[in-house]
Amino acid sequence: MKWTVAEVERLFALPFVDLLFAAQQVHREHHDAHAVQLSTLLSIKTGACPEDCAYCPQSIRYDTGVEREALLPLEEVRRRALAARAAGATRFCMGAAYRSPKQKDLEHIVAMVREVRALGLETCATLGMLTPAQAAQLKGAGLDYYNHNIDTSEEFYGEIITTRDFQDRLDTLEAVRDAGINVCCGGIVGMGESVRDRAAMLATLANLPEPPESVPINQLVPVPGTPLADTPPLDPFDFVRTIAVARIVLPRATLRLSAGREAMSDELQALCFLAGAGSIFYGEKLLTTGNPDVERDRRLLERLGLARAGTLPRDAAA
Ligand code: SAM
Ligand code: DTB
Ligand code: SF4
Repeated sequence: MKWTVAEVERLFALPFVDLLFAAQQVHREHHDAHAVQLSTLLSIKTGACPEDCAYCPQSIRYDTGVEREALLPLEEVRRRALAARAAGATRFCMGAAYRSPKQKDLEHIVAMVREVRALGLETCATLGMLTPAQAAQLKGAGLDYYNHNIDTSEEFYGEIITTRDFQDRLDTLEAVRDAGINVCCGGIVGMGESVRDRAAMLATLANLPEPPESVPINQLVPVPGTPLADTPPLDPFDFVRTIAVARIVLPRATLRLSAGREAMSDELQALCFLAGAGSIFYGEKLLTTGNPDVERDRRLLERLGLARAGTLPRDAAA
């Protein structure tokens, strides 16, 4: 169904317990409420990004102390993917600080996708804007998911990023969809946006011709040196509400508790699982910032009686 922004805002306004109850019901209708999927991130090309995303430590415009690194060698990517697999991840997400990939670099990345896939892991990449031909090339290598976030509402977008516009994001999402790659698309909360912006972002995702299969919900990690470094922290319950509303308007998508988890208590994360989160980034680093260590996450899942979702989709012994 199509959602209006006003309808989505009304969900945000529900009493907390009613919203969580409704979200948990939708979650159980479409998902295994006892399973959490684990994705591990690797920054395959770090820093010196020409874009000006106000939250991002990798933009060349902000002095954040992130060291610029060239595209990683294939062998290093393979080593990291093997380690992620051994730790229990089922998906390996390769992120690059590009506005869009250069053709020469894409050839290397295509080889990485093949290599990681051959290890029996699901593959995901996030490389910025893609042309339809580039999306088709990644599909040819067997890429399972492409991550490309709309990040916020169309109205608030211009406050956060000026070097591309909202429509550019939608165009890449269309290219990814048309290539037959699963779409991973979400956003960030806690950047100073209004509830209406959060509602509009989720309505945009829900109203895409085909909603994303995977929706990462990031909480801003305020990085010193970025324009958003001093943004006041979000009320934790508003983060949970965002997950719950996403659950209701995107009933089939897997919702990923993404950036910002290191700053969250175990109790807050438990509420997020209750609200419908079914996936996390797993491993001690996101792209450049920290994430809970593997031991803490294993213990958390165990304490909550949550299992690691999914067996590896392809033969892990390959
Ligand atoms: N350069 C590519 C792009 O922008 O699409 C891919 C990598 S980019 C780092 C991927 C996503 O990470 C962004 O869209 C944003 O949602 C998230 N992100 C980056 N910095 C963040 C931060 N400080 N806090 C929360 N999320 C962040
Ligand atoms: C997403 O939505 N969040 C991930 C992933 N997709 C690529 C990235 C989070 C990055 C947080 C800041 C950093 O570590 O640099
Ligand atoms: Fe570059 Fe992506 Fe960071 Fe924006 S979010 S500055 S495009 S790496």
